[in-house]
Amino acid sequence: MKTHCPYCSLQCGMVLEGRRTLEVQPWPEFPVNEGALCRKGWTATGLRGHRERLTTPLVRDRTTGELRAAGWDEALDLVAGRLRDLRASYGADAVAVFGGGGLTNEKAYQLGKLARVALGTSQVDYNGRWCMSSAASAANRAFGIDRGLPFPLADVEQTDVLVLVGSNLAETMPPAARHLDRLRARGGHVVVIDPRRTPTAERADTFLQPVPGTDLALALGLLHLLDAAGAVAEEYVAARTVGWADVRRVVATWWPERVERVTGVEAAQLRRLAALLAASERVTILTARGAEQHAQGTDTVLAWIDVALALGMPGRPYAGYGCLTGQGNGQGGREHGQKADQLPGYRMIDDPAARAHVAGVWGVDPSSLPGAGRSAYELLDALGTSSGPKALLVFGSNIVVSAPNASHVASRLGDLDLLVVADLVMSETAALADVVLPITQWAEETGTMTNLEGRVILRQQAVAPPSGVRSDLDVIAGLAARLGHDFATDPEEVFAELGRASAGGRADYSEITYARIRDEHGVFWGSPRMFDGAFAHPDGRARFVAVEHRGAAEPVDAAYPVHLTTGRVLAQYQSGAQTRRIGDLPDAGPYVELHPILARRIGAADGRPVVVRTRRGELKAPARVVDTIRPDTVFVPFHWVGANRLTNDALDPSSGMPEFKACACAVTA
Ligand SMILES: Nc1nc2c(c(=O)[nH]1)N[C@H]1C(S)=C(S)[C@@H](COP(=O)(O)OP(=O)(O)OC[C@H]3O[C@@H](n4cnc5c(=O)[nH]c(N)nc54)[C@H](O)[C@@H]3O)O[C@H]1N2
Ligand SMILES: Nc1nc2c(c(=O)[nH]1)N[C@H]1C(S)=C(S)[C@@H](COP(=O)(O)OP(=O)(O)OC[C@H]3O[C@@H](n4cnc5c(=O)[nH]c(N)nc54)[C@H](O)[C@@H]3O)O[C@H]1N2
Ligand code: SF4
Ligand SMILES: [Mo]
Repeated sequence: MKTHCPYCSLQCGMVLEGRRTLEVQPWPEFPVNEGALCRKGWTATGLRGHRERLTTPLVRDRTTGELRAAGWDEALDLVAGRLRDLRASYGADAVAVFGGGGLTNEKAYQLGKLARVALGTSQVDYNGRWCMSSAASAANRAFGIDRGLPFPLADVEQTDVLVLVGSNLAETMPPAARHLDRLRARGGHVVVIDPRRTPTAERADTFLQPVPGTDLALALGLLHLLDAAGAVAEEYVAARTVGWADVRRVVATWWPERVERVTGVEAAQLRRLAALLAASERVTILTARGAEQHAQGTDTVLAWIDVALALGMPGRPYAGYGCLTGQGNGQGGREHGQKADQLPGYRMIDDPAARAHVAGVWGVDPSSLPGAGRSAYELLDALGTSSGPKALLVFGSNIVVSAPNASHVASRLGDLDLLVVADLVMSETAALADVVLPITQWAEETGTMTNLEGRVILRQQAVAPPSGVRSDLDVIAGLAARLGHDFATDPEEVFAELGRASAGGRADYSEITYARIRDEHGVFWGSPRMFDGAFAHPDGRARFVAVEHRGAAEPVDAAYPVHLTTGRVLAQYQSGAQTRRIGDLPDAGPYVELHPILARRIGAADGRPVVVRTRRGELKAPARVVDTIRPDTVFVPFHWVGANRLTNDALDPSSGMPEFKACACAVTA
């Protein structure tokens, strides 16, 4: 069976062979990964038949406080009954829904519909807020549309200079690293910007190592130098953009020495990079979480888009700006209505025409649809409070590991009247639930995903699920039925409905069918290369947005003198709920990466425990002493419980993105 990996946004094609023991084989014809997979992909079948797989619903016993096995009807009746009661006592917004960017398009769509139609609640959002939301809000402002990559990924091989701002793609999308190698073989130049010299940086021609949270200042410095050198693409700026004059005023004071003081990147290095960009025909700038997961993430992305626009790149072949989305369905998951402010087709929920269209497809009165709800962290922060939701349904996220300021989030979950978690394993979040619903996983069900390029692909069922589990679509329909609504459960039927609901929207899937996806190796929504003729704003022009650098919400000080940043390692995926259970993947963490200079100062040794403290919590874990990190910074991977007890819940005002990538800490041996 031809299908795709269960994990990241590359959605690598693979072939699954065998009936009882399922084996992963390459699918060389699938263009995105050409048969290559990372070790997570090769070992993805490791959760099949795993002894920790959930196979029966569980309900928390009121007297013993323990979870006990229950039948499906008992569990769903109980959930629906309590949701009805809570709604009757406190109103529809007493029930909240939390989804995930790993869910198929069909699931994301049905989850949004469950919230808006069957529950009537505005309180629905998802973990994509923690992923690419800052890049999304920036792209919407600058280009009038949000598609992670507005061009096929392989286009980056044909650019002249590729700038990766806060992406460690050699570890987070390993098969994509071949594009860097091919670009360099062609004579192109790779620039990596990261506080750590990562495996991606090892493949770069230019490496800048800024203080976490200062990418915005770097971009302002580049704009300053480009302007001073007369390297701004005047004709393009005049014909295709608005707003350059405002940006020009702001960057006038960002001379290289000022940038060096803020970022730690030498003025000479910045000058060399500006000269390289000015002299290059085609420049492609890509941001990922390193640049985006900040309280100023949107502004940071806007500043890098300003650089791309000043150089006249977006809309030209093999050049421009893009965001490397992260989760398997990071793109589709934000298009079909599990986001607090959106309806299917990337329609905005406060737009009367959008409401009328979607309500028509759903057969309800437009006025019955709720308005916009809270963004992910604001939603979690409100749980169990007097004005917040009393019940939460979680599909596809392991919140207590992956949310910022996680101890606080766990305490909010503890104040709920009802927590329901649908998962395939007993994640740390499921372990806190009142009701746990065991669901089918990848390879046991069919559905579409939209990869980082906007290519809609089909994950096909290869094997029967274990008895006792149900698909998310069944669970959602089962709850909807108990609340008096008839929802489809067949994925292809749901996809067709999603197509109708999205028709005419910004992300219009109405022309895409399962048959076409099978025939065409995936189908792009919209055009594969988006900004050839015009940008998506009504006047066809892109917006320069003038932004100022403020720095991390929590600056270092005498009590917390070290920068803390967080991120990923190759062998683990996200909260680790899935990959930590796969025996063939090394489970090495958590650990604290620090520089020998810092280690010496605090008396730490490689492999020996250190304690990292922030204003929110502390973590004791072995030190990993490496000379690849800035001496003033430590790094903790977030795949294990702990990193997020430390992180700051300061949010980006326009996207709701938490500042996962920069806060102040103290480190002791
Ligand atoms: N192995 C693996 N691969 C994955 C995932 C996974 O969990 N594991 N998850 C998937 C998902 S959902 C996502 S979102 C993507 C994320 O993919 P990436 O964005 O590549 O991953 P991260 O490790 O979060 O962050 C990238 C880099 O940002 C750097 N960084 C930290 N702070 C800053 C800063 O202030 N500025 C700059 N410029 N860089 C900074 C970190 O040192 C890190 O090397 O990966 C996807 N692929
Ligand atoms: N400190 C720090 N924290 C971070 C980040 C960081 O860089 N640093 N990155 C953030 C980012 S970019 C992301 S994307 C988030 C991700 O964080 P999470 O939302 O926790 O992501 P996952 O671990 O993928 O959680 C998915 C859960 O759903 C289950 N699951 C998988 N597939 C399905 C399905 O089809 N249906 C259902 N019902 N369940 C399913 C899995 O077993 C798992 O328990 O973490 C964020 N947190
Ligand atoms: S790069 Fe991403 S999609 Fe490809 S095999 Fe690895 S985890 Fe799976
Ligand atoms: Mo992500």
